[in-house]
Amino acid sequence: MKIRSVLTAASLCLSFLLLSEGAQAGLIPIGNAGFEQPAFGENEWAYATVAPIPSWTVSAPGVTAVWNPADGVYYDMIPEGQQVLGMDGASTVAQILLDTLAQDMIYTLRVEVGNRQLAGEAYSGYRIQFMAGGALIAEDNNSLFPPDREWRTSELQFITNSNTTNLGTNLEVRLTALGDGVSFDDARLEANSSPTQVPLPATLALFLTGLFALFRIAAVRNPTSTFKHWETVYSIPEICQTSSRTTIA
Ligand SMILES: [Ca+2]
Ligand SMILES: [Ca+2]
Repeated sequence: MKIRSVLTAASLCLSFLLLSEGAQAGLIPIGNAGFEQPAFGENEWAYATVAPIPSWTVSAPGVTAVWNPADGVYYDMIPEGQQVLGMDGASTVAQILLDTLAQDMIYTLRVEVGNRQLAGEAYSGYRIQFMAGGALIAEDNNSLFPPDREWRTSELQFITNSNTTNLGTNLEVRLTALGDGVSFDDARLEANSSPTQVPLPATLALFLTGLFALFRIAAVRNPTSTFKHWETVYSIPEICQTSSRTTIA
């Protein structure tokens, strides 16, 4: 009976660990995230006044274009597909997503930022914003400076909890060029559940389970031993659970 109770407790412990590790994870869809639409031929482009950009609203369509750069001329490489978003002046593209801001999640937004090489053109800088319900949640305000012809990955991370404002409102991504020479590509948003319990490493859990079983056997054989006292003070669920929650919301 004693052994059975130990096994039952160990099973509960391992079940707890498995539940803790069963976190949700996934990409949140962003429409036309790589600016492959509308599709252009090599070295072709059009301002959004002529060719609207699917899925995105544009604040200054007269200086904002989807562009298929001539290979190797303006950039050393293209981050995703064949096309990028190019800005010839200050402009913002924005997209409100179908997904809403959820509690206890870690959101990670990554966007490629490019410095186009064009004779006589300065690189003006950028701003990338993660919004919910029209309110700013997190932003990268021009923290990176890609060298000529190169790209850098902007990364924003935001952790929600029960106190986060605008839970349940629609997410939004905004990409802003502060002026000439700025390009964007390959926006992707990831959401992972924020663990409220940090699981012990599996090897440590097995070690503790085995150790506890030994104590139980020793206690059965010698009821007056200190093991018996230890057993009454601690239980397997107790030694398995550690609690940690990190929030910046
Ligand atoms: Ca692309
Ligand atoms: Ca090309």
